[in-house]
Amino acid sequence: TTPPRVEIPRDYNAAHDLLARNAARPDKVAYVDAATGAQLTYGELAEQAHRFANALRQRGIAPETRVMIAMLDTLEWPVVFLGSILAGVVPIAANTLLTTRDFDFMLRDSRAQVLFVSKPLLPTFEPLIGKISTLEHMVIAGETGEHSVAHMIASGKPDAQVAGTCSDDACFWLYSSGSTGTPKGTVHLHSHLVQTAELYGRAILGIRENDVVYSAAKLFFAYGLGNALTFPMSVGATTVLLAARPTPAEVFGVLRKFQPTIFCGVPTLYAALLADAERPKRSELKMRVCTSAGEALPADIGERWTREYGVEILDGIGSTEMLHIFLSNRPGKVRYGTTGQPVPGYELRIVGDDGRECGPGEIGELQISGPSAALMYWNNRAKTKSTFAGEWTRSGDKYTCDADGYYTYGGRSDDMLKVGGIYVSPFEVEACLATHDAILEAAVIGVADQDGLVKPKAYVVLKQGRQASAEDLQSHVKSRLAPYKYPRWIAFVPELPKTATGKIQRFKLRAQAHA
Ligand code: 3SK
Repeated sequence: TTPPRVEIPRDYNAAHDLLARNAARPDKVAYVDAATGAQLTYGELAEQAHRFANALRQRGIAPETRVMIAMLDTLEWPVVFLGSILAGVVPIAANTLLTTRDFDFMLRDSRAQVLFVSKPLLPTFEPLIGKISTLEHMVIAGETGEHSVAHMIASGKPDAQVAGTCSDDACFWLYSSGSTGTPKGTVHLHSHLVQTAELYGRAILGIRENDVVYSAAKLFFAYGLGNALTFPMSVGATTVLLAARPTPAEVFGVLRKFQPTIFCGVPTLYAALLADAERPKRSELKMRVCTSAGEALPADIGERWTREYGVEILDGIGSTEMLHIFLSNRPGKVRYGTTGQPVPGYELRIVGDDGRECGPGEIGELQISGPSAALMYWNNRAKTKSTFAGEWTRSGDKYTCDADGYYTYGGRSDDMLKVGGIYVSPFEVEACLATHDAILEAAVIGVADQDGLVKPKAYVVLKQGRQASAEDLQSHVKSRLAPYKYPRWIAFVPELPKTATGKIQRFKLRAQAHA
């Protein structure tokens, strides 16, 4: 069969397309804020996004300028993102869990001229104020003063102007975690959002107008951006946004109160939800389909969830580089323990170390070809060349494919690990541990916990005569890096396995590791 193709015109603006699809339903609720119950209809979203775009123009922010969004999931997030795109300005959706040092890097690397930041995140940005010459304005979300997002929206003219962008123009960026701990600005084009909506959102998820979506993965993740913005907007569905951390209590609160029909989570969260003694009964919820991505879903978690809630979890894998899921289980055809089959419209191949394509059951690197592959990594020619190899994008993930065409995850090609669906570089955690004055050296690997989910474990060599407790080292990391990166277990060892040239052999630690 011929793969589905989504035709996108040359003159095209992604935000205009998503808003125009809902022009005939101005009173339909597009977004609900779970904390306050405040709603934004599609008509209000379009008006606010246009006002915001005009406010950018009125302030001289020219098309192609980059702006950074470091905002919690509130009703202002889609307005800022879509409004920027309408103006031809390129928004960079930043991970709000990162540290001052990470933002310092990303702001300098991207040369974003404006930063939109949620009020509760201000302490992280305060040390950077006045230090980054390319950053001209800081605008606060979640308040109403002169330098607020709310003020910008109110001050923008309402006329519906759209920048003259084309489908191949840079539309927005996401930062992908790098193996060295240095994030990579991943540049996506105007055509990419709608490609993912049609190929995965509509064809696999079967999203439709009467769906209510809740994605525990936030809008700044590629996974959350598709789940909670592109897919629901592509069909006029309603999305619930939660600014708070998605703890089991918060998530079940949303599921009970707003009755989403589509719920998008990650394996760590499903495990926590199933372990929650206060979890609701099946009859209290209305989910018709659930999704999981970010890391492989252990079969047991999927099976228990389906037994408990009578609904399948479609486990899939996507990437920041491909923007959303390209390999997924399908409704009615789920095989837990596998990542399913290729999403039609994407081509997949598994390539062995010898560069040849693998046969059934042979392990190799998964490579993807499809219409939502990023253009490049900003300012990083070498990594761009090694990841985006012509038609094919290298995932860095090892996979096998069985005779039925189902793919099974087999680990990473490099030393990176994924924690709760987010990449963690072992080098970054090791470097942080090394700043503790009792530590001589450290090595970090991923180890499965009792649910089969990977968390960082550190092997630490102390300096002669020095002492440190595991708790002390854990809080050292917690106070310096994003909270999910800290090692859940610490093993004190006399030395680390190394090659003759002094490189740490993490594979040797992995071979003997346990939690
Ligand atoms: O991690 C994933 O599997 C994923 C899924 C969708 C979009 C982005 C990512 C990284």
